[in-house]
Amino acid sequence: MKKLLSLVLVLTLAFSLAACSKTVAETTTAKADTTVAATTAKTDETAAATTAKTGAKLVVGVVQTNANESDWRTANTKSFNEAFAAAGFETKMVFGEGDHAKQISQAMQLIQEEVDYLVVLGLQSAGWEDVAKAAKEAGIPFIMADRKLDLTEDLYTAMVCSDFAAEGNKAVDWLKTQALDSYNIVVLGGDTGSSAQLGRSKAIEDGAKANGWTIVFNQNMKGWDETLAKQAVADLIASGTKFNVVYAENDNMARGACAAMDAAGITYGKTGDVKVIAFDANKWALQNVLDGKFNLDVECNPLHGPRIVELINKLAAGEAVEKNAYVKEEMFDTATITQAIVDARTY
Ligand code: GYE
Repeated sequence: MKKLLSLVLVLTLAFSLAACSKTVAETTTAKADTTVAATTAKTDETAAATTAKTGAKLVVGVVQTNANESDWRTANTKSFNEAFAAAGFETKMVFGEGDHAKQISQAMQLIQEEVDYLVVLGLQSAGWEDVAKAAKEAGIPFIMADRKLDLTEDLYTAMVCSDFAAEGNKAVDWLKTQALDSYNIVVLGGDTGSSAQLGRSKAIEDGAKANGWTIVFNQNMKGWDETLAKQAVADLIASGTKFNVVYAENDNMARGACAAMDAAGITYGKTGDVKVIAFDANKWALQNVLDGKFNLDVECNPLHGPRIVELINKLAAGEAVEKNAYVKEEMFDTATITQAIVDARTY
């Protein structure tokens, strides 16, 4: 029956994929009504319990973005694999490799294969309704991790994500405290349409408007790519465009920008002419803050493995879960960073 249902839905998808784009709205709601989760858990729990009752290994399908997207993504993938293995789950992880449609068909394939849980990290926030409906029809709990997708609450079981708007606003507030004579900002955005890019970009765009700052360059780098970021900044420098702030939406792109400035003899960081803002806060990047190369690094924590294991175990046990969980995150600048913080970093 489950196989027939998902087959029907895959066919429907074939017809609806073309029409799947939707404008994206970022939400920053906090805790949702757990009963919603409880009810949903009930249905899912039946599926999960049955599986649990048979004692068969829980099979978790993970629709990941790109294998080598960034140091953050590498840590994120490792966290899933290690935590799921330790929990005794069988992991089926697939990578979209920059292709949204590929992620959609991969997710449908996992539903076809009757995974017990489906965890999705979307390259794009929009266009997941059909997959979510197919999972629901098949009784497979749909979990969003890292990036919130553009789905109504009835179409997913729970989420553990980062609040990208809040991350961006932390950077904007920090920039305000710098009281620069002028603000000429270079924005190096992440993958277009991902909730990480949308949240972080909207924050700096709104912040610039509100504070009368100038964004002299604003482009998204496919795949959050360090080399593309380096080339973009090198071209900007060669064009003679003046800037004194680099707002790089992840550590790797910030490092790319610094390499371009090094090549042009432009100073940056704690004692330099250009303020460098990054996101993710990988260990090597925090070392750059400590060394005064990056001025600010806004944390985005990739260690979702244990969080999703806890969530799945609760669902499998029929326990209520928090529907919309946001990861607690910090920020580190040259005034607050310490060697101890760097040493304690696990990714
Ligand atoms: O900032 C970037 C990664 O989704 C939060 O994706 C994540 C972003 C992260 O590739 O480095």
